Amino acid sequence: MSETIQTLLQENRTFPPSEAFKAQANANDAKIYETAAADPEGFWESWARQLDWFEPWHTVCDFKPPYAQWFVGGKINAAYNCIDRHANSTRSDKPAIIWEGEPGDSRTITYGEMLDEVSRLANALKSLGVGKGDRVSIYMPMVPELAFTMLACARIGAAHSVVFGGFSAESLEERTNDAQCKVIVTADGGWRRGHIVPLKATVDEAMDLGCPSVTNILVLKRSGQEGEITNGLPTPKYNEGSWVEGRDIWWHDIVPQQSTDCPCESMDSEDLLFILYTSGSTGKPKGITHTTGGYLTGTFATSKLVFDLKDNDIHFCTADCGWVTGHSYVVYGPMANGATVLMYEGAPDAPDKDRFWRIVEKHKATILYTAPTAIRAFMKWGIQYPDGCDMSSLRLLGSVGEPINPEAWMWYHEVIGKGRCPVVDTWWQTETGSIMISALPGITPTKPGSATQPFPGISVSVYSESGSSVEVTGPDQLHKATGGFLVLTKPWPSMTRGIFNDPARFQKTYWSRFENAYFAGDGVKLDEDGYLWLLGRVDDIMLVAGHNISTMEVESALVDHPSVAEAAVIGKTHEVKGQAIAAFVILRHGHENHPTLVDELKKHVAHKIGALARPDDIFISAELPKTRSGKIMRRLLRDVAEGRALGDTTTLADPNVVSALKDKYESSES
Ligand code: 6R9
Repeated sequence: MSETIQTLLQENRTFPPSEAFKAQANANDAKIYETAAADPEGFWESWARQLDWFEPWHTVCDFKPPYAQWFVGGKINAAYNCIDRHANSTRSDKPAIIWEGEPGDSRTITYGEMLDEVSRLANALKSLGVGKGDRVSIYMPMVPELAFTMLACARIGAAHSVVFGGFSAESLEERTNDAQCKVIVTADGGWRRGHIVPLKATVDEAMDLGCPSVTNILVLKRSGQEGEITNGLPTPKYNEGSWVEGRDIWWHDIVPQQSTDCPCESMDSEDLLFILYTSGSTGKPKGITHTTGGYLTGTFATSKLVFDLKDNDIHFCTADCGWVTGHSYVVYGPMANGATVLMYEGAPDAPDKDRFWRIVEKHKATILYTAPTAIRAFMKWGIQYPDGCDMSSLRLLGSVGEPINPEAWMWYHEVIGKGRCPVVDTWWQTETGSIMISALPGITPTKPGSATQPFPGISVSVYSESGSSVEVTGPDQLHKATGGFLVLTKPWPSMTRGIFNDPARFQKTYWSRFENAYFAGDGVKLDEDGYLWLLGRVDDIMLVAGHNISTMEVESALVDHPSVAEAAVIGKTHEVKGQAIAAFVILRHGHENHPTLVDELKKHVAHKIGALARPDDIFISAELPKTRSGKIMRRLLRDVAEGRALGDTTTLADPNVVSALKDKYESSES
């Protein structure tokens, strides 16, 4: 990757923090980087000390690659830190969760109320035989009870495995069996785009496929029966599933009558807090494990510094708790800080494309954390939607999940943030547990499209093919622009403790490419200011006539054109060049395809990057194949462009998108 074209990403706009933001920021002194780099363990220890521990640790970090232990010997409970310590002090009446259902129903739950709810639920789980060391599958819509269930598990020392409610019965079955879960907590259904997602019926299907470890299914009534009026709306037709007496239990039959007294289990810092399965593009999902003390320390610290989280903030993270972002920045990080989180059940375009902005306006959200895929959809829909809402409450914007193209960043900054709000582009993974690379909004001047700097205490290096490295430890260093593999060279508290029951795969996937370093699988470029530019998964990087070109850079050049909302770029086999560039492009609202557009776009890319990056083919499309968490699946686009049968499509949000795309692509070629 050393040959990555040097002209790419010549982004020279910079946005320093405003004086006003800086003055009030939780972190506004750049010395934090030096202090943390000089003594990372001491830095992390200072954060761990801000949590409530039942017993102190004797060793801060014990690292034997690929495994690290943090705060060894310490005893702690995550639910205690996310609820009790706030409920038992001045935050008892402070809203912990402000929730909005898709049909428009809304609830506010204070920390005091949450303590009771979670304690009752924890006692109910105990009555079903769940205890310390057990595992529980959670398959629920984004309702407050989803957060309660995660925290109730944590309270009694059972690990949760949240399975996103859009996953199939097979996915739920596979994950439930791998983790050997005792109980599945679900709901009758959840709302998505005006329809009911039949969760309980899918659990029934998973049970029919065979989940022998499961003894009970606890079912929250969310959607109601067909025709029944809930949330002021009659429930539409959906598959309710069937009821198995003895196995299936309604939440309302056993939870409300439980005692609110349920002491928190004293957990070892290194006890399992949760497993979260990541599908990746191939192979069986990996059960990524996280333990208690380190994970909580990482999410606590990053929430406070990256989001500049304050007591009066309303933190709106739009991720579902089925993804790590929902774990770390809806539940554990903000709640360990005693913050108020805003939680939304449904789709951003239900009932209309201004739903997020209406929610921001209504609940006066101050922080918005969302994904580039959503931002590009908003760009495509047009500014009339956000412009119709008062979003003056917002003071900080965050992005996560994919590289954010500079133009999408600018759109977010200008249209949503009105130029007032710092934008933090945060790079991290399920495996890293918490944010690894991001600006600190009161310190770091941002550049559109760059995730900027490693978080204090995190050691990032850019390795070449051979493993020689460029160290990135602070904002003041000058570096030669270079591209390579993103690796993390020192342990950090929230790092995964491995793949559940598969140590060999853990070693091979992350720790075999380079010695004693964690290889994240992403390509990255370092500019002369020491800023990091994420290039996407290394598997996606193209080799065109002997030059490595990142799909992300060509995509960004396309999105830079006024008519383009979103682009996905792939390398297609080419006799002469090795690979030729093919692009799939979605147009912005109000822009039509016309006979010269494709040529114009090709020229635009050649002009922005260089003739070498000029796409051979550009295909205008209405949609792109994406995973359920919104990441573009370029592997399938390669299949389309090369006329192959489509590979595994099970992780797609909507498999019809790619088959329709394939048909259109093939008919356009003939
Ligand atoms: C948090 C999350 C991890 C992969 C990661 C990378 C991509 C996430 C990014 C980003 C560029 C960012 N990714 N954030 N790429 N810039 N700010 O998304 O976890 O679902 O495990 O995905 O997502 O490729 O390796 P996860």
